[in-house]
Amino acid sequence: MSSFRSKLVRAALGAPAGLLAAFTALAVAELVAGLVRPAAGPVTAVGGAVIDRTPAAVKDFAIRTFGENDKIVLQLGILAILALIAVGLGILAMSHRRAGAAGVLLFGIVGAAAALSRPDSTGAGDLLPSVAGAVAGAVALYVLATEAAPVPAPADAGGQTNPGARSRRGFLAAAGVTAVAATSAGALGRYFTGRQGRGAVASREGLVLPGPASPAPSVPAGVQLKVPGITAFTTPNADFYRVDTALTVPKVDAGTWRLRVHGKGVSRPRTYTLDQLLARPLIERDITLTCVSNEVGGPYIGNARWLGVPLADLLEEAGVRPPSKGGRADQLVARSVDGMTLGTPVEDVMDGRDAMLAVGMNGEPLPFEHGFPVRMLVPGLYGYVSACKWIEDIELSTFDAYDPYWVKRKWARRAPIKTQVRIDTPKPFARPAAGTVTVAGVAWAQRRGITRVQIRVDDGPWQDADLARQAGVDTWRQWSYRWQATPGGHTLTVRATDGTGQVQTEQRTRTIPDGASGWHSVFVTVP
Ligand SMILES: Nc1nc2c(c(=O)[nH]1)N[C@H]1C(S)=C(S)[C@@H](COP(=O)(O)O)O[C@H]1N2
Ligand SMILES: [Mo]
Repeated sequence: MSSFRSKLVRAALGAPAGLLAAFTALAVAELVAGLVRPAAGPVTAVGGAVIDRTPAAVKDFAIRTFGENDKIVLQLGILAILALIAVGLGILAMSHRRAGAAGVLLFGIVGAAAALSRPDSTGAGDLLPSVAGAVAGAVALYVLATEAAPVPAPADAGGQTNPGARSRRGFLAAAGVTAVAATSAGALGRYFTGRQGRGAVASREGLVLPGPASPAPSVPAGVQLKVPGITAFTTPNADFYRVDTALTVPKVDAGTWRLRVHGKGVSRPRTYTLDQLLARPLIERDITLTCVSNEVGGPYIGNARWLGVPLADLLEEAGVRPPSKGGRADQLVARSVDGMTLGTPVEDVMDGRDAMLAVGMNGEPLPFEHGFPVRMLVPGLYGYVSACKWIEDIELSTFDAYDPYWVKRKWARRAPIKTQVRIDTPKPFARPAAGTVTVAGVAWAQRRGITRVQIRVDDGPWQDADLARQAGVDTWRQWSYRWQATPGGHTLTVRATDGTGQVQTEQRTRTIPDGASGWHSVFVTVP
C-alpha cells in the first residue's frame, strides 16, 4: 500500500522534473549560444531547420494563415512538442533514471544536427549550445530522479520517519536549486545575445545617410487619390510587408559589415565597407516590391522610396559584362548573413533599370526587418529572385551551375512580376449603401507600367476606371471607379493592362512556381 503510494508520488514528480530538466537544457543552451553564436540556439536552429524542410505549399499556407505571425506560431509549436516530450521523459526517469537522462541527451543531438544543417551554419561551433544544454538537462533530470526516490529509513530512526516525505523534501530542494541556476543561466544568455544586438542598434542610430546624387522626382501630385480605404501610395516602413525565413531578425553591426563581390568573369574581386559604398554616388527611387507568395488580391506588396548604390556600376567596375555582350556569368547569386541565397539574372541587373544595393528606405536607414545595413533591389522581379536582405556576398555564377534556396524548393529560376490589380475598397462582403460607391485600389506591372484598369459589375460590360497619375513604370498605380450601386448581391471584377498593351490574363494560377495570375474580384451586398 505505502509502496504503491510512494510510486504514485514519484510518478507525479516526473512531470515537473521533466519540464525543469528541459528548461535547464534550453537555458544553458541559450547561455552558450549567447557566448558563441545566437543563431545556433536550439529553438532557433530547430525552427530554421523546419522552415528549410517545409514544402513550398505548406510555407505558403503558413504565411497565408498566420500571416507575419507564422514564425511565432512555429516557435510556440516547437516549445509545446518539447514540453510534451519532457513530461514523458520525466515520468520515465522516475523509474529508469539512466533512460530518462539518455533521452534528454538524444534531444540534444536533434538540436545539434538542426544547427549544423542550417544554411548559415559555420561549423562545429554550432553544436556547442545544444550539446551543452543537453548535458545540463540530462544531469538535472538524473539528480531530480535520484532525489525523488524514497530514502531507505536508517536503522536507528526506528522507522519513525516517512521515506516518501523525506524524498519529497530532497526533491523540492534540488528542484529549487536547479530552477534558480537555470533561470540565471538563461538570463545571462539573453544578456549576451542582447549585447550583440545593442552594438548593431547603436550603429544604425549613428548612421547618417548621405543625400542622393540622383534624387527621385518629388512624388507628383495626383498619384495619391483621396479615397477612404485605398492603400497609401508610399507604404510607411512600419506597415511594409515582411517575408523571410529568419526566426530572429539578423542584427548586423554596420561598422564590421563587409560586402564581397567575386566569381565568374569578375576580373577585379573586391570587398566593400559600408563607408565605401556610401561614398559612391547614390540614387533615390520609388520602387514597388512584391512577393511571389502574394495571392491575387493579397497583401504582400509595398512601395517605398529607396536610396542606394547602382548595382550595375559596381559590377562594371568589377569587370563583369552582361551575357548579351559576351559575359560568361548569367546568374548573380546574393548571399545574406543568415545563409539565404537568391539568384538574379545578370542581364536584368545590367539592362539600365535601377537595380541597387539599398541603404535607405523612406528617408531612414533600412529597418533591421528589411535588411539593415544593405539589401538588394531589382525593379520588376519578385523579392525571392532579387531582394536579398542583410546581404554580405555577391557571387557571379550561371543558372546551370547553381540553384539558390527557393529554386531548390521548386520555385522558378526566373520570376518577373506579373501584371496584377487589387480592389482595396469596398472590402469583401462589405455592405455599402445604394447610390454612388467609390471602388478603388492599386495596379502594378513593374518595368512595364499600368495603362488601363477596367471593372465589371456581375456579368456587365467592362468599364474604364479612372487612373491616378503614374509615378513611374516601377511603381504601382492607383485607380478608382464611381459605381452606381443597386440593391442586391454584386461581384466586382477588375483587370489591368500593362504598358506593352497586354491585358492581364484571366487564367488563375497558384503562387508556385512563379507567381499568381488571374483577375481579382470582390463580392458585396447592397442592402
Ligand atoms: N536574407 C533574406 N533576404 C530575403 C528573404 C529571406 O528570406 N532572407 N526573402 C525574400 C523575399 S521572398 C521577399 S518577397 C523579400 C521581402 O522583403 P521585405 O521583407 O523587406 O518586404 O525579401 C527577400 N529577401
Ligand atoms: Mo517573396
